[in-house]
Amino acid sequence: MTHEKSPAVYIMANRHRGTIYTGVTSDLGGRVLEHRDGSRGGFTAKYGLKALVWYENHADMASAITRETRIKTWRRKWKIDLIESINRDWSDLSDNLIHRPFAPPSTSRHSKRANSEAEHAIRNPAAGSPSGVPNRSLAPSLARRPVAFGMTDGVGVAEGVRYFPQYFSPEAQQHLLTQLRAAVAAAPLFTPEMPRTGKPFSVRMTNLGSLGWVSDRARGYRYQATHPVTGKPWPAIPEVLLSLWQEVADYRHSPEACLVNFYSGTAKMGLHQDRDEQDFSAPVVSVSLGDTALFRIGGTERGGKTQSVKLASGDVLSFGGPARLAYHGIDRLYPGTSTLLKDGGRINLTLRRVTIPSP
Ligand code: MD3
Ligand code: FE
Repeated sequence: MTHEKSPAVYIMANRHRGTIYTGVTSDLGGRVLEHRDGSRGGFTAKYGLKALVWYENHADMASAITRETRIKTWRRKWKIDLIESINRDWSDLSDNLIHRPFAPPSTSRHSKRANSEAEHAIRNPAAGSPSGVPNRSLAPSLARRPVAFGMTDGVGVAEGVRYFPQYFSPEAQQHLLTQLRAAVAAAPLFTPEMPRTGKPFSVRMTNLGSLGWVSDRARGYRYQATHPVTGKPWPAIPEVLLSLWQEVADYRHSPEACLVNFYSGTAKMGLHQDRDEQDFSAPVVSVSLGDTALFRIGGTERGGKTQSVKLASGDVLSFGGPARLAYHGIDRLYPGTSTLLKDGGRINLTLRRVTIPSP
């Protein structure tokens, strides 16, 4: 069992949706072995909780204990949601203790999959072209005309949406993923919580840029310059994403934040507006990677009509003008629709301007 010795919060279980126990340790590998052989005694030995079903590494013991204490106050349903956000079938994660939500660097087996991917693997209905779109580079030109949707007045979906199906080639997606892996190693995924209730999001996330979006029970939604667990500044936004912004955003200042959302097979995001930024005159630019998702967008009022669009790996959308404040969310994933991420799931990136630029 390989792992770094860092403080960790963890959950043990006896079976799928069975009895669970939340604990904290400075040596997860050692601790799990004690639970497995029963030598630690107590609750986990009594009820045979031998499977490590969820864990999270922390920069220091104080933050791990804070997190453990908070999780222990949660109702069981929220804990189940937390576990299933990364481990839908409650498998034992202890043989895989370096927690890599993203695919690891290619082994020969994986690179074989990655190579065949260009031919057939990203099963993207929007891509359409069986021969593949020729010669899309890492910095693709916008020769392809954006396909706008929701422009009809009758549908009542906000104007200002520009859709660029397959903006990123499979090679460019792989390149982006490599950069994201490095960023996530420096700024690990965390689980945001709803303000006031503390209910965990099913999506886990991190950020890139000078500002990152975070949320917890005590302080609610906000942007801040540092990671909530490590306390370090967020990694820089990769060049390829800054170029994307320049090409599609139609806005002369740089983005300040890139939210990185990670969806497991069961994760979703309810309909919401994004209003935590000060500057709504800048668009939000989004990139989808991995499994196809069902995205829903409505108007600027809750309860209005909505329109659904499947977003596949490599798709880009820009939301400006009235669409900037449209309600939107992710209803579901279609597992197995992309081979980009070894264990499936989806990553969504959103580039945003947060503060109002000084002219
Ligand atoms: C329309 N993310 O991070 S991306 C979010 O797929 C978020 O992870 C979804 O909603 C995801 O807040 C949807 C598309 C998107 C993102 C932000 C928007 C559409 C938007 C902001 C305003 C309007
Ligand atoms: Fe959003």
